[in-house]
Amino acid sequence: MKVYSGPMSFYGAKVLIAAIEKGLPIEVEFLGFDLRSPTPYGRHDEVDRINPKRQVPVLIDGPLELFDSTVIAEYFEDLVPSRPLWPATIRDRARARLLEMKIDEIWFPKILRLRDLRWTPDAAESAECRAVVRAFYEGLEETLGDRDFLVASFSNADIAAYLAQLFAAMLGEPMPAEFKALNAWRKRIEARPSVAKVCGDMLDHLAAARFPAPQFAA
Ligand SMILES: N[C@@H](CCC(=O)N[C@@H](CS)C(=O)NCC(=O)O)C(=O)O
Repeated sequence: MKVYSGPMSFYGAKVLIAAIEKGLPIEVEFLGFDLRSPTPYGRHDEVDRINPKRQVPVLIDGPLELFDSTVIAEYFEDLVPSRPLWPATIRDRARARLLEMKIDEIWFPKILRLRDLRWTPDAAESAECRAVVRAFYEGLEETLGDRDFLVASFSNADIAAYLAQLFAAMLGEPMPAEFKALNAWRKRIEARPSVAKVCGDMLDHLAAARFPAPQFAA
């Protein structure tokens, strides 16, 4: 099984963490990536052939070719149901899927926008983005309540949320200390070998590119 990703790809990292959690051996090929470019990803013929959106991650498993992190994660779930990455009950599974979709499609794009706005921190859109990131943290703290994980058991929603907050921290908006339950959750998630490995590799890439690591992950 082969995955095309990027060394700093949020969506690719979701897939790499899920593969390790599932015990699935995968070969990873990273596309060229220039952190300082507004269009950081280099082109790759296989990615462009398989994904009309020309985005990573892309997965090849023999004759099966997939794209989109969530579609790939669902394939992993069917391949290895004995190590579930969705909660047990139908309603909790629906809740976790909705939360993961919200992180992927609503929260993370706003967080990533901070990358483009970092040269204009005083612009109205920068303030709006920072307010959205704060609302993201507040929403997660409320969702978490007094549980160990965002929905019932460790799931793809925790993976997506962990990565989103890591990117927010990298882009200057780390999780505020006042969110006690959420900070404890963050430590719980980053202690998982899958998360430590994939995020450690990302932070190594940042260091090699001489980008400062987020304070809590230094
Ligand atoms: N919904 C897609 C989003 C994929 C995506 O946005 N990938 C980014 C990397 S994190 C990408 O390839 N960007 C390059 C581009 O859009 O040209 C998924 O979940 O896989």
